[in-house]
Formats: sequence, C-alpha cells, structure tokens
Amino acid sequence: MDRNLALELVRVTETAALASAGYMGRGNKDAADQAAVDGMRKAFSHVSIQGKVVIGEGELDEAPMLYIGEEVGRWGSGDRAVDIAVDPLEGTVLIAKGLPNAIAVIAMAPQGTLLHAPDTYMKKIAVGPKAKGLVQLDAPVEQNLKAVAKALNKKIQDLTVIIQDRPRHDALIQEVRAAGCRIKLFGDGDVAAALATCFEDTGIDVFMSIGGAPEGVIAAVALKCLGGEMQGKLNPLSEEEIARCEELGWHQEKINKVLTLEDLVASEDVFFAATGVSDGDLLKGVTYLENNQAKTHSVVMRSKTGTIRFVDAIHRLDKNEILVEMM
Ligand code: VTB
Ligand code: MG
Ligand code: MG
Repeated sequence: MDRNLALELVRVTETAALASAGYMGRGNKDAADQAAVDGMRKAFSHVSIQGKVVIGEGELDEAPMLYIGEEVGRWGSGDRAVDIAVDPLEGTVLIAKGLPNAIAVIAMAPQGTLLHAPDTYMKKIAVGPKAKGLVQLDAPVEQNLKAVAKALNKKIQDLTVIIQDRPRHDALIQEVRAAGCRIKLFGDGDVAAALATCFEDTGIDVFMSIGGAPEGVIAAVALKCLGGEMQGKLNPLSEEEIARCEELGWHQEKINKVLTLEDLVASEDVFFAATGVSDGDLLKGVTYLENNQAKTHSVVMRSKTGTIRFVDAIHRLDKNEILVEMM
C-alpha cells in the first residue's frame, strides 16, 4: 500500500477530533459522536482508496453514516481496495464529561484482512513487544502477569495492569491484586488503554479487559504496527448478543476460540491513525489557540516499515472547509 496513505489517514482523524472536541464537557455524548462521524466521513472523501467499512458505527439500519458496508474514500480507478475500521469518537462519555483519553481512530488493511467482529463484548489481553508471545488469554491471570514481569525485568509488584472499571471485572481485579500487581482502572476507551502497553513512558504494562469487539479489532491493528501482542475472544454477555453472533455465523465453537493477532488482522501491511480529543496517556487532546486556531496531536503507524510518527498540527478553523461547512 502507498505509504503516503498514513498521512492521509491522519487528516481524517484530525478532522473527527476537531469536529467533536468542542463538545467537551457539554454532557451530550450523542452530539459529540455525531460531529465526529460527520467530520470523519467528509474527510474520507479526499483519501485515495476504495475503502469499505468493516468495523463502523453499526449496521445500516442503526447508523446512517460510516455503517458497516459503506464505501469510503475517493474510489479513483487506481485506488487500492481496503478494509476500514473506524471509531470516530472512541470514548463518547469521556468527551461528554471532559474526562481524559478520548480519541478519534482509524485502522486500515488490505481488503478482506480485518476480522468482521460482531458488535458484542470481547475478552482481551494486550502487552508490548517485550512480552510478545508470552501471554495466553485463557491462562491463569497470575501466570500471565509473572511472564510479563519476567520479560520486562520488573518485580511483579511494579507491574501496572490497566482494566476497565466495570463490575464485570470484579473477579479479574481480585486476581490481579492477589498476584500483587498495581492496577490502573479506566472509565472508557479501551483502544487507548491497549495502545498504552506499547509505550514505556505511559507506565502501563498489561491491558486486560472485556470491552467491545469492534474496539478489539481496531486496537489489534495498532498492536500489530507496534510489534506488541493482543489476543481476544468473543464474550457475548446477553441472549441478544448471542443471537447477534449467530446471525453473523458465529456459532458457539467459533465464539469459544481464542483469536490471535493474526486472526484479528490477517495482514502485515496495515495502517493505524489516532488523534487525541481529550488529553490522554499517549496523546494530548485538542487545544484551542488564539485567532481561531486549534492544535491536534496524533500518532500514525504502518506495520510494513514499523514507523511510528507523532504528528502535531495547528489548524486554522476558519479555513478548514469541512469544519466551516459543519458549523
Ligand atoms: C467498551 C470499550 C470501549 O465502551 O465497548 C465500552 O471497548 C462499553 O462498555 O472502549 P460498557 O458497555 O460496560 O459501558 C468503550 O469504553 C468506549 O466506546
Ligand atoms: Mg463510536
Ligand atoms: Mg468506542
């Protein structure tokens, strides 16, 4: 795939972040999400790809835009056919409340290589490059944590595990505490949490959680670019979720299978881009400057070369056609 696409994708996440950041703290998660979706969709039309959304805002009947199956991109004759996974505002509640770690995010891979995950929960584990190959989603929690501590040359009590703050994790939290590790609980946004395991200065070593399966596929693309490890397993928590899985051909045997990074993302040529909307462990959020300007902080990666770029940009809000049109 054309390497320049990486930078084109950043423009798209930047636009989604700029479109939604104005909603910070305004208590309206749906309006913030809608703005991110609108901005992202408009920005996509300039990208030289023949893209199809495989992970998006939902099925056509529930999402008017960026729905699963929607075509995005310029669709020029020579443009590459790709799978697109998006979460225009990953952490809508975070923005509504003005809390940290909301991001706008896109993953891209050659056509047919991203797992078409149903919109159910997924049990996930992620670690950085040094612990790659040493964890097993179904292994006892303590065994995984000991393996990671050893790989990182850390005492087990110095290991920090990031877990989403939900009652469904009560037993997991007890096990991690029993193993002696430190825990960082987060409210929302498990893509950012998984990503953080690959950057030493976040202080986060292991991600363990049950969160959205779509977010699992998006995070897997990033972990692939970063040389980390991620595994998942569908974890439908209600009758309704089980029915949704079955509708999409996920029968019990397939649901019970541990999905490796290769199952989640079956390509070595994938791209990931994220822009901070609110301040986070890895990316600062959108800040507003004098004279109608705003600053964004993004990260963009490409697995083929392993390049990780942090991109800071200053935008003239009154000269950005998409944002002006949205006002
Ligand atoms: C998960 C997680 C997401 O929402 O989907 C979560 O993957 C929903 O969990 O990152 P609950 O149903 O317990 O609220 C996010 O945190 C944000 O979309
Ligand atoms: Mg979303
Ligand atoms: Mg989300």
